[in-house]
Amino acid sequence: MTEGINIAALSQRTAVPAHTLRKWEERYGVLAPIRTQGGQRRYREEDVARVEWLRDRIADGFRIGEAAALLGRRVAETPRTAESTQDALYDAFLRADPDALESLLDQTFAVYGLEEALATIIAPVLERVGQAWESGHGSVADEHLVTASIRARIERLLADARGPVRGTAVLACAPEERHELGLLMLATLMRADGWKIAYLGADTPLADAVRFAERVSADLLCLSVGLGERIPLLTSALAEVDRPEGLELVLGGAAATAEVARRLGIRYLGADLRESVTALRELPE
Ligand code: B12
Repeated sequence: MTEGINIAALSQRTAVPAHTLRKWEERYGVLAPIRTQGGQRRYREEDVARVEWLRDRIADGFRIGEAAALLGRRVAETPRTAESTQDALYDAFLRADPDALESLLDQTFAVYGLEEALATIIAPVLERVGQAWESGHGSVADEHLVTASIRARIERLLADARGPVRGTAVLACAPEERHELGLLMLATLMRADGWKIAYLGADTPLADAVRFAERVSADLLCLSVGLGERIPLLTSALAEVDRPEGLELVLGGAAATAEVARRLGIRYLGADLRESVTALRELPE
């Protein structure tokens, strides 16, 4: 099945009429649809981001020609590789430059597909920000600027309504765990892969997460643990809770390992986000 959405769905998601989209594509070449075997156009997330960007520029008073040229120039000015995009984002962090950060994030999600943007640009930049913070290059405030901007963007992507085809998944961080960006990325990729997502976020009491999953008849409960010191609390909480029949528990996060998951009696899918999303398709067996 060819990925992507047709022009009617693109029009619905962006509130831009289909005939306008066709005109933009033909006249300004701002969309890059892929083709189905039958030759039909299919539009991907980066096309959605471009249309939304153009729509917002027109709302700002730009004429379409100007906005398309800007997008073209923005695409032209876009750092050419994932590495140079990472470097540009990291520099914006070091310079504490919110405008550069916002426009680079715009471009990152406009130029790179969702999976590639998250796995090869956003996650590595957050790693570098952490190392910089730890070695005194950048304050907690600088780190918060980056994480808050990234979080806002991913939450916007997560909000896109989409018909579930795979099942229902509840996602929560372990008790007292506040590192949630990895889980938020997983939620967004799982939604794009057809899961109905209930995202509970940081520091969720485990018993509540399990009860919630039971109430919504979820197939999956995905848990995230970022710091090793959260594992003892997660272990005792899991020991006290009754696991509903048919609910698969999956562990991930910087502090998660196959050994920890085995001890907790739950599934571990590795640290690679894209591999995890693929592996989740096979669950529940
Ligand atoms: C952003 C950040 C914060 C933010 C979090 C904001 C938010 N809303 O998430 C805030 C400011 C809250 C924060 C707080 C703290 N932080 Co902090 N933080 C970071 C930072 C910079 C980035 C973390 C991140 O998002 N990484 C990117 C994501 C994508 O990676 P990830 O979480 O591993 O997720 C990946 C996979 O694990 C997977 N995944 C994640 N969850 C799941 C779940 C499932 C089911 C699956 C399949 C996959 C999966 O998907 C992701 C993609 O690959 C790291 C630096 C770093 N090196 O990572 C420090 C870091 C993790 N923090 C650290 C520390 C010490 C803290 C504090 C204790 C600091 C303090 N004294 O207050 C507090 C603890 C807060 C708490 N209660 O948990 C240390 C941890 C050191 C250690 N012990 O391991 C780090 C490493 C910084 C450092 N270099 O010292 N932090």
